[in-house]
Order: sequence, then structure tokens, then C-alpha cells
Amino acid sequence: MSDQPLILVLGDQLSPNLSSLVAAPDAPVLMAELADEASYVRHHQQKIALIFSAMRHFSESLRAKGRAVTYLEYGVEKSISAFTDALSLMVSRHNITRLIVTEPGEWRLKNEMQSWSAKLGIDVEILPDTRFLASHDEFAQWADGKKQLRMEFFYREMRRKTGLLMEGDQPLGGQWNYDADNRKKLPKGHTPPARLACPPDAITKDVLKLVGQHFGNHIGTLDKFNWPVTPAQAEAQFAHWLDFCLPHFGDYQDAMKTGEAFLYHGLVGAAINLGLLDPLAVCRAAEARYHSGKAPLNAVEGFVRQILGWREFIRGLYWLKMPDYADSNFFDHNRKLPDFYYSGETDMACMREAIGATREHAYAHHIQRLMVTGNFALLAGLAPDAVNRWYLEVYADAFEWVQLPNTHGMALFADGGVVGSKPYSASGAYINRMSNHCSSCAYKVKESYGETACPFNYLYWDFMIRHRDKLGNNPRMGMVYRNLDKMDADKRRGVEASAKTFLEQLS
Ligand code: DLZ
Repeated sequence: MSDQPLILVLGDQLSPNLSSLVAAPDAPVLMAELADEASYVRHHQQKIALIFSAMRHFSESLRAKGRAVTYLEYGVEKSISAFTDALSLMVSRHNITRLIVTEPGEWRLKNEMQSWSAKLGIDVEILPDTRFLASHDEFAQWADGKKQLRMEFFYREMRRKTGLLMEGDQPLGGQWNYDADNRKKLPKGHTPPARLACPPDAITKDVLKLVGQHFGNHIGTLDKFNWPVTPAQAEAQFAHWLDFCLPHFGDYQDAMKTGEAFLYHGLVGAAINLGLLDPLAVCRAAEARYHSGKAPLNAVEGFVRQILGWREFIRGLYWLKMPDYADSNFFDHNRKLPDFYYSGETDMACMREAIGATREHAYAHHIQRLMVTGNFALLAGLAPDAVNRWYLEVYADAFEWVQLPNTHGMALFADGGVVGSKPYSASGAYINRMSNHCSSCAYKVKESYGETACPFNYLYWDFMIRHRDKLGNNPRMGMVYRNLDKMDADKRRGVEASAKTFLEQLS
């Protein structure tokens, strides 16, 4: 082995076109299931199972193409719990002098990688992750000199760069963004289509057993595991979604319904982030549905915007702003995360539903994440660190490059306006407009304060009152503060008193 470099492939680098694999087509590969990676935050059981199973399948596919792969299954080498341990083993057993690795998706790991050369006494080459459309330099150049970084303008650049949904240099249909057409409530009695099942094969069954044994005390359940663990499964699920869900994806993108965790969402985030699906290919496949008349533009544009625009923008921001980004706490929020974020046991129907889906599927859709659990965390003043950790733990698609700016910036506004221009805050009225949850809730969405009122209602106004000094001059909050100023004194007192009681009980 010594004349060849070793390639380390991480659990979210499962792509045949990975820069490290391409750089050394004949070099041996190391992959390792590690206790430290599975528990540096207590990942959801399904997330660990997905990553281990997808890693095992990927290693098989590399071997089938003739690669030598050392694959360390969880717990087999007792002394190995971190990447450094696995690499030391390889260095001592096989006299490795050179390592090639593709840049990871998390700052902490990049930092660690930069210490490997000195620690292990070998050359370490960290290559860029070319599976994204914009490189770090390209994003930094776009951001340079801009007072505010806004997804919409970056998204337009990416549309121009790829030609996706373009007619010459103009957006198809004359508009860049059809967000305003993506906000319908689900009609009464409407049932979204079922998802394509990915029954676990022998490898996945083994992994599910292992995860149950070793990580059974992490959040979540394993019995509804239906994540694709190979590119073929991911493509089959995606093709099913294109046929049955994409046509309505745009209309109901922001809707919520009790008992319906997936609605019309693509569920492709996890497969793309692991490397099982190519981001540009899924965008092109959706675009083709528009051109063949099988899906409307608001659906296709909404999907493309999430991947080409939001995903790339968020990733660019993460690497531009880290490591200081994670330390900001604009509102000085420090309340402990309530236990119901793990148990799902709360009388708030929308929170119960979002956390219940999270527990069962390691998934909740973007409005549940942003406008239910995220909105609650913002209004209740939960500590950003704890909320960030929770989101990183519980979602199958969550890696820090994507999770942190979405939670810390978009949902919590803890960055003070790097990701968004104002906090995404809403009272119960929004949740009632977009869902059927309020009709079965113990709380009353029409009441502003008092014991039976929806907590989102009084927490919303209490948040605005508490943070007037930080938000009052934000031009996008003008209307909110004008309404607050019109609120009669009794209601204001009631709102503040209810919020105080509720937050004291929460603590
Ligand atoms: C998330 C994760 C987990 C749970 N387990 C492993 C593992 O055992 N081995 C591995 O190589 N990668 C794992 N990962 C993914 C890494 O944590 C991921 O590469 C970093 O978070 C960077 O995105």
C-alpha cells in the first residue's frame, strides 16, 4: 500500500465522483463507522442507521469496481472511536505516508483534519468538495463588498450559471421566484400520495439491529425507517416523487396537516447531502417535467430554488462566516431546551405533530422546522446552542454546513441578520392558516392571552415587546410595531403576564 496514498471517505461523501476518489483512481480507501461521529451530538437513531447502511453499500460498490477498501464496522476494533484512531491504525499496519481526503462539511472536522499531518507524521492533502455548484472562492467573490447577502440574488446568479429555468438571459415565465404561489392550505379531506417504500435489505437490517443495540437511547424510533441507502433506491424514490408529488409541490409547499409528515415534499435532502443524488441532476429532472408539460412552473421553480438557491447560498455562508458565526447570540437568549423537544409530549398540537414526525422519521418539512419548532424556540428565547444541537441531532439530512445557517440564522435570527433581513416569527394565526392543527389543539388559537390561549399568540407579542430595542428600527418590522402600539393596555398586560407564567413553567 505504501507507494499509493490512502483515501479517507466520510459518511456524507458517498459519491463516485468525489474529488479524492477521482484524484487517485487506483488508491485504496478507508471508511470507518465511528463512535465519536455517531455521538458528538446524539444523532437520531435513523440518521445513524442511514449513514452506516449507505456507507456499507458504498464500500461494496467501490469494491465491485476493483478498489481496495478497508471498512471498519462499528465496534469491531475496540480501540477505535475517532478518525485519528482509524488513521493511526492504517499508518502503523500499512506504512501509509500520504492521505487524500475531500474537505468535510463541518468546521470542527476540517480543523481536526488540519492537525492530522503533524499528529500522524504523514502528508495530508485536503481537496475541495466539488459536488456543489459554487466553490468557496466563487461565493466569496459574489459576497465581496455586499452590505447584505441575500439568497434571491445569489440564486439568480446560479440560474444564469447553470441555465436552469432560463430563456436566454431571462427567467422562464418572466419571474425569478414563484414563492407567492407556494402557500396554499391543503383542501379538507385531501390525502397526499403514498411514498415509495425502500424495504431494508440484509445490510440495512444488520445496521438497524446494531443501531438499536448501541444507540437505542438516542432520540427516535427505527421501525418506520424508509430512507434510500443506495443511489438506485434514491433515484427510484425521486422518480416516484416526480410522477406523483411534484405537480402539487409548489401549491402545498408551506401546508401542514395532522398525520401527514411528508405531504408533497421531495425528501431528497438526505440523499443529496450524503452524495447518493446529484443536486444538479435532480434540478434538471424537475425542469424536464416542466418542459414536457407534466409539472407547473411554480412547483418546479420552488424545488429548484431550494437546491440551486438556498442550499448553495447556505453552504457558501457557512464557510464564509465560520467559526465565529456559531458564537453569535443576537437576542442573548439562554433558556434551556424543554424536554418536549425530545419526547413530543406537549399540549400544543402543532409542536406535537412536528416533533412526533421528527421522532418517527428523522424528518419534518421546512415549515414545521421554521415556523413551528423554530418559531417557538425564537419566541420562547431558547438558547441558540441548544437549539442548534437539537436540529443537528434529529434530522437525517442535517450536517452542520446546512443545519447551522438554517437554524442559527434563519429560524433564530441569532446572527442578527446575516441570513435573513428580519426574524421569521409568527403567531398562532399563521399556523392556523397553513394547517388543520389548531382545530384539535388543547389551546385556542383565537384567544390572545390567558390560560387557554395559544402560547404562540402571547409569546409572539411578548417577544416583540422584549426586543423592541433590537428590532424596532428594522424597516421590515415597522408594521408589527405600529400594531403593537395600537394594542390596548389591558391586552398588552394580559399578553405579558401569560408569557411570563408560561415561560416560568417551561423553565
Ligand atoms: C454523521 C456521521 C455519523 C453519524 N457517523 C459517521 C461515521 O461513523 N463515519 C463517518 O465517516 N462519518 C459519519 N458521519 C458523518 C460525518 O460526521 C460527516 O462527514 C461530518 O459531519 C462532516 O459533514
